[in-house]
Parts: sequence; structure tokens; C-alpha cells
Amino acid sequence: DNRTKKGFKSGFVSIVGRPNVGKSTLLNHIVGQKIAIMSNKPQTTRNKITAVYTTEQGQVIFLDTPGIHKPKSKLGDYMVAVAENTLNEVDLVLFVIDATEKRGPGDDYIIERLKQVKTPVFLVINKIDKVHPEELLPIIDEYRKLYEFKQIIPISALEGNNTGPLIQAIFDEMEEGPMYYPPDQVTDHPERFIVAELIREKVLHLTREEVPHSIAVTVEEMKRGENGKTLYIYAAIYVERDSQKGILIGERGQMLKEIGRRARLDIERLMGDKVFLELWVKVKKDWRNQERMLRNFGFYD
Ligand code: GDP
Ligand code: MG
Ligand code: K
Repeated sequence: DNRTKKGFKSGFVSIVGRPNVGKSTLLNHIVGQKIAIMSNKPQTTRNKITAVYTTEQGQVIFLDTPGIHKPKSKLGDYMVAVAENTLNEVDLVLFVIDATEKRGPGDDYIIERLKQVKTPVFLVINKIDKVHPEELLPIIDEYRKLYEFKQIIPISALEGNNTGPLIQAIFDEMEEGPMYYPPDQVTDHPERFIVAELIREKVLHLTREEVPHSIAVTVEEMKRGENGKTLYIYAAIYVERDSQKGILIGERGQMLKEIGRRARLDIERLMGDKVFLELWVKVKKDWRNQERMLRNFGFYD
């Protein structure tokens, strides 16, 4: 068990930068899986996405912090506020810029915010596969004058150029600490957690005392449709007994239908998108005593 191993390092790293500079691509490259939603439309990454990267030497929890744009929903507001607090609480900030783009007001805004926090900052100059090496020096000079970066690291997130040294530099910045997440966990979507909570709330409200609080909701899948607007959500409600399953489904499925309808309206309000919600009820005897299940439900600590 690495969780308390001596010499094990851990910490939180916030990734900031204008839309399209390659924050999600970098996260995906490091974690080695498609976790962040990649798109040229900046609003798809309006949500904080956490990626957990665990190796023998330690664990880094990345926060793909949203860029600066007006929040368009309640969740957006919440996420932007989270992002602002986050900068102060993390151990390191990666400020990602695009080597092929001129510095703009968006970059200056971020730099001003970075000046307000004590957290060390690396400047990550991305997309070097698209520029001549000679073009890098002026960029480095320009940014160095604006802020005292702890390190300046040019990379290509897409091709993986110089990402090894970046990862090492990140670990060098981390202090000895615990393993916060199980090593096989790579993402922690707050969106999913919120959606699960909304569904759970409707179950408890509609069934009152008939179904005790021994239910859990997991969002098994959450994906955007072709048009980028409709959000498809598949969730399971876990109960401990068959009798509870019967209550939840209700006569001719009326209860489950109503739970789904109310939850969907709330989720739509929160996310500002059209939602397709499919719910299942599953019986998992004694789920509360099973550590594996608790991990799946996100209760691991
Ligand atoms: P984000 O908005 O900052 O998360 O940016 P994304 O990761 O979504 O990337 C925006 C676009 O830039 C995508 O089309 C990526 O494929 C592209 N991109 C990201 N990193 C690189 C890179 O290192 N080189 C090149 N050529 N393209 C990149
Ligand atoms: Mg992104
Ligand atoms: K600072």
C-alpha cells in the first residue's frame, strides 16, 4: 500500500490558459486516456475536470481549470468560483500558452490573477511542433518580463515533445504526501457527482420513509450527442432489498418515471442543455459494507 509510503509525493496542479491552447490535450497525454472533452468550442471545457496521475514516485491531481469566459449556467458560475479558489489552494499552476498565437487580453488577465496568488507557476509553451525553434526565444523573453515563472517549459502536448521533462518538473515541485485517490482512478468528474446527487434527492423526496437512506446513485455514462447539445446520462440507483426496488419502480413504472422527470428538469436547469436521462434500479445487497462499491460511488477516502 502506497498510501502512506515514505517518499511518496503528491499534490494538486491547476491548469490554466486560454481556450484551445491545448490544456485538455496535455491532460490526456499525461494520463494516457481520453478524459477531457476535446473540441474547438471552448464551452465544452467550462467544467473543471480532474485527472489523477499515479506513478511509483507519487500522485498528481490535475485540475483542468476553465478559461476565462462568462459562465452560462449555475454550474458554470460555481465552476468559475471553484477555479478562482483553486489557484490559491493548489501546489502548482501550469499556465499553458499556444506558441503559434500572439499574447492577448486573455493571457494578460490570467497573468494578473496569477500575481494575486502565492502558488508557483510554470509557463508551458505548447504546440512547439508548429513553430521554428528560433521563434521560441522571443516568446520566452516576452513572458519572462511579465511574471516570475518558476520554470518555462516548451512542449508539444499533441506529439509528446518534452512532456517527460515537464512531468518530472511537476513531481519535483510536489512534497511528500498521501495517495488521495486509488491508483486506478484517472478522473473525478464533479458533474457526475452533482447529477447523482440530484437523482438521489428526488428518490428520497418522492419515496419519503418507504425507502431508507441506504440508496446510492452512480452515473454510469454521461456523453454529449452528435449535435453537441443533448446530454445523454445513464444512471443506476442501488438499493439493498428487492422490496425497495419495487417501491422505486412503482406501479407500471410510474415512480421511476417521475423520479427521472424531476431529476431531468433539474439537471437541464443546471447544465443549460437538453438532457436525456435513463435510470435503472439495481439491487446490491449490503452495498454499504463493500469497499469496492464505495469506491465506485466515489466515497473512497
Ligand atoms: P483547450 O481548450 O486548452 O483544452 O485545448 P484542446 O486541448 O482542446 O486543444 C485545442 C486544439 O489544439 C485541438 O485541436 C488540439 O488537437 C490542438 N492541439 C493541442 N495541443 C497541440 C500541440 O501540441 N500541437 C498541435 N499542433 N496542436 C495541438
Ligand atoms: Mg479543454
Ligand atoms: K504568484
